[in-house]
Amino acid sequence: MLGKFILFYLINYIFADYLPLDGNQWTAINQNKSITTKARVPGSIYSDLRNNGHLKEGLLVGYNDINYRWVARDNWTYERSFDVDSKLLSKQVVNLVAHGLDTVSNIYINNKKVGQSVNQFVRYKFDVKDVLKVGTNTIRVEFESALHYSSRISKWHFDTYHYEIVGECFAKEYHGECHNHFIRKMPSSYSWDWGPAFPTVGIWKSIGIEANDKAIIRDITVVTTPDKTSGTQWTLSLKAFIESDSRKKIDTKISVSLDDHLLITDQKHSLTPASDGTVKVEFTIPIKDMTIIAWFPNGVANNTQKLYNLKVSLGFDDSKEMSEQSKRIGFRTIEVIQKPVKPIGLTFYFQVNGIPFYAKGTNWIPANNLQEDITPEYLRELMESAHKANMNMMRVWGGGVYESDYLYQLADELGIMIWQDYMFACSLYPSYPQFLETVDQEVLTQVRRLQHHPSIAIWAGNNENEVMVRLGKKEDFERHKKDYIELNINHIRKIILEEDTTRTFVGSSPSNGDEEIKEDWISKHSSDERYGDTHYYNYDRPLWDWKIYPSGKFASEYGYISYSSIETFLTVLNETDLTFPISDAMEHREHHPGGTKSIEKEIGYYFNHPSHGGIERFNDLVYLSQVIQAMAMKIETEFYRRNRQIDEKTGKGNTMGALYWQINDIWPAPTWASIEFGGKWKILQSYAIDFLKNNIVSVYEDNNQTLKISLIRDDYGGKEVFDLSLKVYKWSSNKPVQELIAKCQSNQGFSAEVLFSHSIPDLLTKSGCADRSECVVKVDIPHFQTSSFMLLNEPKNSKLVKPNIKLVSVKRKSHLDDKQQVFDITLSSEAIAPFVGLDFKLKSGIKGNFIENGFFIFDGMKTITFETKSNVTEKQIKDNLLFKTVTDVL
Ligand code: BMA
Repeated sequence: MLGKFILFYLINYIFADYLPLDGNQWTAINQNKSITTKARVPGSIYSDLRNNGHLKEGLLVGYNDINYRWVARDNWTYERSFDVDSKLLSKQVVNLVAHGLDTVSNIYINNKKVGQSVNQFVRYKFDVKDVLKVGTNTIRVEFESALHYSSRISKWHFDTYHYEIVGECFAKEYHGECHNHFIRKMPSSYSWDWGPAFPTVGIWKSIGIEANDKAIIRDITVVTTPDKTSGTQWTLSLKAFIESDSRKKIDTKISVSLDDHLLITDQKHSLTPASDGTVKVEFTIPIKDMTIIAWFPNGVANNTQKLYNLKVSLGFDDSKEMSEQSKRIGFRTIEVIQKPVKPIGLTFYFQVNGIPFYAKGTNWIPANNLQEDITPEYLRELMESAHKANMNMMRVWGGGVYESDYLYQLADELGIMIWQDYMFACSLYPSYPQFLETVDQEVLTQVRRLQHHPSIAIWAGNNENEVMVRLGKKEDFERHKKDYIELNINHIRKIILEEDTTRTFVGSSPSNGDEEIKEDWISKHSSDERYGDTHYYNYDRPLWDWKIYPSGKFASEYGYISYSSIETFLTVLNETDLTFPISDAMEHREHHPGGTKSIEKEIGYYFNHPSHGGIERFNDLVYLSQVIQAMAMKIETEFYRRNRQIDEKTGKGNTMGALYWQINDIWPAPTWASIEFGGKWKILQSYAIDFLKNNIVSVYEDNNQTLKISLIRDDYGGKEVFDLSLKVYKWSSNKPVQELIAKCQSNQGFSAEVLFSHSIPDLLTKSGCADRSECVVKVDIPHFQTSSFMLLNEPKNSKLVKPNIKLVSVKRKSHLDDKQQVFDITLSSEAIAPFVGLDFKLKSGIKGNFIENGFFIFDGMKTITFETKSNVTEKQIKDNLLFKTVTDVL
């Protein structure tokens, strides 16, 4: 296990001398010394107490988020001893470097204070040359409870400045903690509307002693520029940030290579570090003798995610010392195009290598409250699920953490562009000098760490804070505005734009993009449909009606809540907690105020509620809630994808991005996620594979009872001629009662156009359907391998017939490789079976993904794909498969 963590956090440096202090030789002790536990670095106190038996139950079980809150109210000291040899100590510079301290601490070596930390997101470096000795040394990191600190600072701020900062406490339903905006720590560690409070403390990233006589390379940032004429020739501009804490002039020789090609060999640079010991060296290198393959997002243009290994080596004429940094980089340009539209507004779309693309994807929250509990395998699984769902963009939301290097590496590899928020969310923040100073260090640390990733598409200052400026007391508006602009614009924005010339920065998400500059950064309406990005949620109205959704330029957040499967809930709750109506234990996990009622209301629009009962009835509720969510996201996303036209009257429309909220979960709970905590897909995740495909057909009802069929093409091809089939079925039968075949033509790719319109009443009459309750519509365009369906009535008001679904066969399709097996599962039905949900019996032990789930069986037979990493047989699948349709809900 430990090896995994070391690998995960492995940092790509070769130092002149490096003594890692990671590992499990640490001890953690609470304030009154009543608890002493073994401890691990990287890690934190909650996991140390759990792993060593001080917390008896799983942290996420039952009410343990509250029961174990005492951990976060105590102060904890981490300590260990370590040996230092004379060689290390003989170096000119000897620093303690901590890549992540969470959060407020004093650090001592051999009982002498060497530094302090106040920011989880800053890399700290302390000079320890004079306090270390040859032989055994001790290090002690004394953490103050984050909760104590933030409430202390909140009080101090009010006493000093006499006004309140919006966002002190969240809704009581979060069962969380107040004042997260007064500490630079993962905001959602104080709880969120999808997550519990575990405001842990600890050394959450690598820590060690670095020693050198000369200098080291700390970071590399890159700019890749294509030659305008050739298209395949690129220039690589790079900055190497060198730290030379002896602060003397140094004569260096620097080499740069790309894969096996040496681009620069031992080039001499005489460097004079600034007073803080840093010095930057810049190179502009036209790449010759190498054909560069450009990097593209998943599914865009030629769909290549080619990465190159960039290595920068620093040597010295008068010393054998060396320092080296390697990064995987990609060659690409990225722009956000904001051009005026008529009569008013600005476009907002992404263009990579000069090619505009439709951003399709989701939002990411921290995969665990305790970063040390996230394995590389789990991260890969989540990111591969995003890739599988045809996503090309994911927003790393601003209330979590700047993610691990590995997440961005996976994004580079899989072609998932990252909309990167800075970690400030859903509140205002102070702007007193020490706060701004630590934020400056944070932004510099993070922008230099992340800048080289080809996947990063845009920077945003925060999540939804601009909106907050207008909340709160009227008389405080000017002060709030001043704080907001000082922090987000004069500090965060300024540093990012100095460090990275290649990407757009928006003040907040959502924002009005370039327009917000005219609005002095605080717009009247930051989800304005004429500019920038929008966030949209609705918990009241029927969500399968596309007309309620905003016609903005870029939908960066929209979503709806559903329950996780009973399998996932049983990892943290008892069977007796899984009931309908829902239990107190479940309600404890519903942090969204009014969430339970909203889910019931939404179900009630479309389905009959399950009858009251235990786990089986709760299971029905899970199923219906997941169908509601999946359909809502399908309908909303298809609308955003169809909505390419600008409305000539209002300037609204031309939506060019759809990132639903949210892909992952932080614990088992009713939330917006499409993947449950632990990795099990909800129905929505399987739906996303289909509604995010490059080319899809979308069928919907427009005004005056008109059925419309649109084709959305995200390919870049030309004219295509093809057949479109529209079938009308009676719910009671397997055979269509009507089939229309239309010869269609689509003139160009990267478009959305209406192919077909027809009056619904006329279609019903022609098909012999008595009314909307009797029939359902299916549409296919085989040429683009896409099909869809449209309900003419709510399922509860339709004449559904029990379809008598049967499992026909399970066939192993292939052994893709040792790790993954693919099975075809075939089901039969005697009538139209809507929203067929698949799952396995509890305790079957079979884990894997149904590529389609919540599907319709139209023609009596349906084969779907199941992918698994489990070593299962056809028979095991047969024996354990469960299926359910709407008429099975009791
Ligand atoms: C948005 C997000 C999150 C939140 C989500 C669901 O506002 O930015 O803060 O979790 O909605 O309410």
